[in-house]
Amino acid sequence: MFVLDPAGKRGRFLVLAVAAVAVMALLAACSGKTKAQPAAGSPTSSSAATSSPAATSAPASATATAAATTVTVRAEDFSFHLDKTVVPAGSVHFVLVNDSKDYEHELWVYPQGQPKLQQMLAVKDAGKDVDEMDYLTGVAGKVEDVPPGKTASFDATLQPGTYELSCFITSTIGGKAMVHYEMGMHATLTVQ
Ligand SMILES: [Cu+2]
Repeated sequence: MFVLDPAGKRGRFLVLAVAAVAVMALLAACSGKTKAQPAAGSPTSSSAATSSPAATSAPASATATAAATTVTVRAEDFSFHLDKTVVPAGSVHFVLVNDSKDYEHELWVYPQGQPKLQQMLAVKDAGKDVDEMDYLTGVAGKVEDVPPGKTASFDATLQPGTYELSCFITSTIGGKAMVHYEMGMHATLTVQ
């Protein structure tokens, strides 16, 4: 009966030792993660560079460049559906998914409140082709004429403010030239 007690103690010690190793492994994994994470958040790249030694600062900043905000815009006939409507200022990756079976769609991103927008729409309503760049100012990015079922993307650098996302394709519907914008293909994106 005196044999049972030491065996029990040894068993308990083994359990504790295994648990301690597991905790240390967890801590190591966690600290590894927290070191990598500042690289994903855009504004903290300078603090990441100062806290980590010179050898690791190069891959950390490379990760920060790749980790831009992505806004996915699904186009239907005739509306946009955004996966987010508020994003932080900086580099934004726009993905346009054309869910239509019949129509090309496109995506323009520019600051809201364009003085010549209505003028441009009037010219398009008259069935004339225009260069949108002649009417819009501060265009941050665009992808034009994306075929039905296709996906296209571009990167834009956005300052804080309100942006409009628009499709300016003109389709002849019921014998009349219709600009998709006027049928509802525009949305608002807030940049903070
Ligand atoms: Cu469209």
